[in-house]
Amino acid sequence: MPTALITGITGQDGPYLAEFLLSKGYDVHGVVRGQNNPKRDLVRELLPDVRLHTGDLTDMSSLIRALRDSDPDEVYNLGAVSFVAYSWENAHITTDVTAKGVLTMLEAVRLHTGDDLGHIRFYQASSSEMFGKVQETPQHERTLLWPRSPYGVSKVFGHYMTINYRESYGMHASSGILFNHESPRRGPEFVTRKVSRAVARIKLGLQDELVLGNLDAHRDWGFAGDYVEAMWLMLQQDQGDDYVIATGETHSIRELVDVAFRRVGLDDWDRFVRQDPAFMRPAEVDHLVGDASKAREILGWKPRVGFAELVHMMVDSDLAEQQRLLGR
Ligand code: NAP
Ligand code: G4F
Repeated sequence: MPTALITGITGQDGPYLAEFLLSKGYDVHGVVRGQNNPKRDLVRELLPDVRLHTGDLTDMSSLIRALRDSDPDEVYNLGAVSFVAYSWENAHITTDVTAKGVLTMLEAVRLHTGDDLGHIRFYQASSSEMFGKVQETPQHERTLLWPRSPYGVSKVFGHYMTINYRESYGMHASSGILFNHESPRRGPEFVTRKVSRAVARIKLGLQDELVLGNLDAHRDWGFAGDYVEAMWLMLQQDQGDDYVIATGETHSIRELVDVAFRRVGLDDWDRFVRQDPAFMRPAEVDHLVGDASKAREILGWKPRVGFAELVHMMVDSDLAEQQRLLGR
């Protein structure tokens, strides 16, 4: 039975990946950070078969301990400070975790395996935010990186460090350049979930308005459940490599809002939405759309869930959750 260790097990992607790996017969371990992290119990409840280890990406000895105690064949480094807006306010923390944390994990793997570096396959959660002020459209693996936030800059560091460990030490290290992927498990600070949750609450009369920033930015949104399969496929190849994972379709925030409100029959949604400069970013990533042909050709990966289906899934889930809370 192969063994996997996942950092970021308490986030959106971690549980999807764990469920996917468990379905393939893996022994799955996860790293949880912090003292008395409330998400530890949530993960325990959702994923009772996953073994949890305490660790932090800023603390190398904790990572070495997690590696020693789990002895994994595959390491998925999903842990990060991942909210782009927050990264301007906390650029140092973002850099410590999202940038230097990758080096700390890579080095922990190298120290753990010693001369037998090929023993562990490594996945790094890179991001389309690295394309930032995009230099070509659609974006692919060789598109020039031009990050626009401390988060994006940190991801570029992690991306190149992963490539460097592959080239310097022959490590089986892959970098998945994933475009935005969402789900009912998405954190409520991200725009898709902020919209789906607000639409559900407005429909039920629990909220009057939805306050947003830039409605004209475009994102290539896919479903997180589809994207974790791509992570796994990368580690099943003979060599580590870099892959763009995307749908190839892009939509504005305005379209997202429109599809979400129409799902609950509120077609005249303009009256509920207000724009506030507080949600605008110092430097915006205006237009992301990915070319995932390399992943399609080499990994045989393609997305299953389309944009409208994804938005409907999130709105339906938030409606059910809000109704459940109302019924209590
Ligand atoms: P997420 O929901 O924000 O989860 C981030 C995870 O990182 C959480 O489990 C968090 O733990 C953990 N973490 C934060 N600081 C840490 C630290 N110091 N040490 C160890 N773990 C720490 O992110 P996600 O959406 O699942 O994304 C997973 C990864 O893919 C992230 O690296 C993200 O940057 C990257 N990515 C995401 C997308 C996307 O659209 N979702 C696209 C491209 C790349 P707590 O729960 O305790 O805070
Ligand atoms: O949902 P977002 O916060 O996601 P963003 O910035 O694209 O980052 C996400 O995807 C990246 C992949 O490209 C990941 F690497 C990263 O970790 C994260 O998962 O914002 C999406 C867009 C932005 O253009 C933002 O300006 O929505 C716009 N937006 C407009 N109003 C808003 C809001 N975003 C948020 N979060 N909240 C608003 O009120």
